[in-house]
Amino acid sequence: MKKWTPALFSSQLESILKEHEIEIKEASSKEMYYAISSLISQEIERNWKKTEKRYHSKRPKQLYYLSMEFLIGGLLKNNLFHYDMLDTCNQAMTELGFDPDQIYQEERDPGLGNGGLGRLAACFLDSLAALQYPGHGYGIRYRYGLFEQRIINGYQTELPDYWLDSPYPWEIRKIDEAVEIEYGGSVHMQQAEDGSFTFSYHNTDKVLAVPYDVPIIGFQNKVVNTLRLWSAEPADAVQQPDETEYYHQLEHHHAIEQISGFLYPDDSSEEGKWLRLKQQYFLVAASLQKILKDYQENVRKSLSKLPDKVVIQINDTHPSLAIPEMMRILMDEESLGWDEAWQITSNMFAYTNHTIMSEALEKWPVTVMHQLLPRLYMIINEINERFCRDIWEGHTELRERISEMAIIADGYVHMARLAVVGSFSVNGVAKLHTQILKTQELKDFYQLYPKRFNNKTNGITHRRWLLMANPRLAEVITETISSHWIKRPRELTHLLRHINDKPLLDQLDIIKNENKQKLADYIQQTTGILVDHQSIFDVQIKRLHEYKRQLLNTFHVIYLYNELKENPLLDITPRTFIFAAKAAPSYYFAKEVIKLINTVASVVNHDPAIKGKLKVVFLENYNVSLAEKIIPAVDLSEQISTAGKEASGTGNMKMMMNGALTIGTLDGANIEMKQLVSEANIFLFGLQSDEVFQYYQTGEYQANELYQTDDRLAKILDQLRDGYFGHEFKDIYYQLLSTNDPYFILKDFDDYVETHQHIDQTYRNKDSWLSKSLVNIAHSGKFSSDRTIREYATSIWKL
Ligand code: DL6
Repeated sequence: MKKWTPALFSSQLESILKEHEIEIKEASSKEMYYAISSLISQEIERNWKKTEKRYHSKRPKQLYYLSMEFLIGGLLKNNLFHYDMLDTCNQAMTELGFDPDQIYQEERDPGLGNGGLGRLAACFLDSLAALQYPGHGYGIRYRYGLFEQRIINGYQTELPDYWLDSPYPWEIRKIDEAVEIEYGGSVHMQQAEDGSFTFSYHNTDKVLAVPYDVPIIGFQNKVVNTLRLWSAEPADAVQQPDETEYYHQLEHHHAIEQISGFLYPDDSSEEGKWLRLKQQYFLVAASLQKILKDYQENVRKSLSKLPDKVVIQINDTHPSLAIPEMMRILMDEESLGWDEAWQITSNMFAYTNHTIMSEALEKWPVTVMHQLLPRLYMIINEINERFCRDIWEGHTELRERISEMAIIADGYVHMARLAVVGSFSVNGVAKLHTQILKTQELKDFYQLYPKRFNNKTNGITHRRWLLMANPRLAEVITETISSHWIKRPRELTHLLRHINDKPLLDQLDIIKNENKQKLADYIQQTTGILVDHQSIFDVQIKRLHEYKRQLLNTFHVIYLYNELKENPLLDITPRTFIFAAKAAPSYYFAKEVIKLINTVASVVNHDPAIKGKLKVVFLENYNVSLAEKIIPAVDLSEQISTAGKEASGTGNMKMMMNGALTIGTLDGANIEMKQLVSEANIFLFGLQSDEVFQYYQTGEYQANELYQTDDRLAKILDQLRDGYFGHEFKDIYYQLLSTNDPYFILKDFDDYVETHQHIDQTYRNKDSWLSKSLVNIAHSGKFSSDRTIREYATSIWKL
């Protein structure tokens, strides 16, 4: 690799810009963004080809990660960093009179995901490349990503996220690798002389899947893996027989392009939309064609050896049509019999479950599946029949459970059941979550296939979330324990030797303050709200969902406000509550909570009686790049879901890694965080998952009683009912009480408030807080996605 100096960097940029007749000194930051991207793309291209060649000649087993979402975030800074060119670039830019950050901000986040599951997929790709595993992502190139959120008059407003409005410099369109996908039509079955059946399809609707490849660069190791995103295009050009026919065809083409038109903006609810099913099949069918083509061209062995060379991880149930699609290809195109095809298929797929929220368990009406994918439906039917027969004959203890386990039941195809039956591995994403899958959600399946179930606790890439997002902290860590932790993040535990190292703690304090000041500036620029960077930055950033309980956090804010109104001299440590969250556009309650947070913010921030002791900020349009700004500045990380509901969480890990302390319930990965740092270094409160479960079972919890007996709660709820913050919040009051508070907000309130009082006191002892912060950083290496990927690679993928 070239030795880059700022002078060489600038001169190369100069020649790139010259080709476009732009003088370097006069370039706009957008032009500079494109020029730098083009410069590193040359570097990338060389390594990409080499990586592909190596995979081609060595023929290692390949992992394909199929996901409807990849929230990859900005790539310019990431790619520079991975090529060890970031400092050189920054220096070159500064010398030329540019602000490097302004250039990086020219890049739009590709909004190709909703939340946790999509971001996890991106962290995994980063770790796969860093660890030199042959692992690639397959997804959809949605033209419109998740909506852009604007807060107007306190309400969430959704604007289209047309992230491709200007060219995306990292993608390469590969039209020569486009493949055809077929929908609908009819299936004809013919019996050959030997008694076997062949299937042919007629009058299908054909769509072209055109790949756009995005390079995934390994950290300082020259590996370049691929994220392939499929785009839907018409398979044939518009003819012009007559005018009516012409418009009819145009309409048809438009409908085809809609397949990769937009991402469904829902993070956890099963929608049952026809177009969504089309999208899922589109991803699966296009990806499998490519995977099999590569196998046949590179490995050139019998198909029976496929599972030795290919493993496919399906990210939640969304791509689980890959299972019947693989069966279809093996039987109808490759002429294998059912048993052999099933043997191959069921040894190739592994399924990750990301949620136990029942509304997220996908199911498709049989009628829809049958009409859109008639052959696949036949195959699913057959899988189902064989599965049910197996239970009936071989597992008499489960006979009574067959109707709850059948893949096709009550007029629906149940995708999680299909995924479990057709995969050799089923994993949850944190210990508690996997336990819940085994004992509740997928209990019967666990009884049937105990060996299939395993846990892989999530992780995050420490390269993006610590080294890049918080370079000063990373530097100080390296000065203290040397740089080995960068390749082996578990070595962050060496920091534990320094928990009483006063000069180090002081440095941590300085860095956190700088990060907070930077965020405070951003808050002022974007919202006009002035926040005190010395106050506690108390942060909850994630999708808005009742189970994540942003409402509990808001109740705490209102409670503190009420207390200060009654007693303006109350001694509390000043706090800034920071929220960022998108609500699904159709999720009325979640949108009400956003409006409430913004209304409370406006009341609290403008009340002179509060004297700046409390500030509330809602930052709009939460996405990866906003997260990168907020996370290094967090003091207190809010991870307060109803116990048993959050599968893992990954924001909790990012904030921990940046030195935040957590206030949390014993839910998801919080439990594993607690096991590492010990109870002294995390603030836990609230019901535990078995208590929650127990209450659901017995129905013993009475939210109304708490409303009657707890004055603080009564006051808050009455304020909502009586219009203290405006008249639109009555619904929150009525819904909470009429549904008996299904997420236990009222139940956990008292403990939550008390825990916050404890936090207030703890924060006053700066050194003690800082040393707790250091303990959290020290243990966060466990949550690097490098660890997670190694676990997948060794125990599931066998790479
Ligand atoms: O596994 C990644 C992430 C978990 O950390 C979160 O706890 C979980 O809520 C999230 N799930 C989703 C949407 N789920 N579906 N389907 O993003 O996955």
